[in-house]
Amino acid sequence: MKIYFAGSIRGGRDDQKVYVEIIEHLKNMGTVLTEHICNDLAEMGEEEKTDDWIFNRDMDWLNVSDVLVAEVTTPSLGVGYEISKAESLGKPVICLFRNFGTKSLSAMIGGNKDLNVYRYVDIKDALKYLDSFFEQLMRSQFATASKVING
Ligand code: 6K6
Repeated sequence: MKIYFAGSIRGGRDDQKVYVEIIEHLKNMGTVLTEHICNDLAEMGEEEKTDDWIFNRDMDWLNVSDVLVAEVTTPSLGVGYEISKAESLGKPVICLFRNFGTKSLSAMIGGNKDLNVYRYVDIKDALKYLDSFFEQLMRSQFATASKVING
């Protein structure tokens, strides 16, 4: 399972610690292609890369990923773009929004029934939601694969 995790970078880094928890959890379920999002990007040399290079690398990863998991509490143009792109590529999308009262989720995300939007207060609930979503996803991938093999 190749997982594309999306989280705000230039939109603001307030939720970096939450990204760490989600990514650590996702690593039990597959390969997180964008693990660097929870790290200090300056330390990883990400800031020296050109926007062109970053865009092309991230779009290549999105193309090969099986699922997009986005943490959408901190609004980010890049994350919004990635959600829309994943949706048009037919990838399953999960959007996690931390409901703590001061921020409200864009209607373009919250109002889209094709995105699996989960509002949480406690991060543990978000991780449990991911567990059940991935279990279902793997079951349906297994069913599709056996249909192809067995006809
Ligand atoms: C470091 C500091 C400033 O810029 C950087 C390097 N930039 C990026 N590195 C890796 N992925 C990026 C970068 N900028 C955007 N992305 C992608 O868009 C990631 O996959 C994120 O999910 C999303 C964040 O978009 P913004 O608009 O919040 O930056």
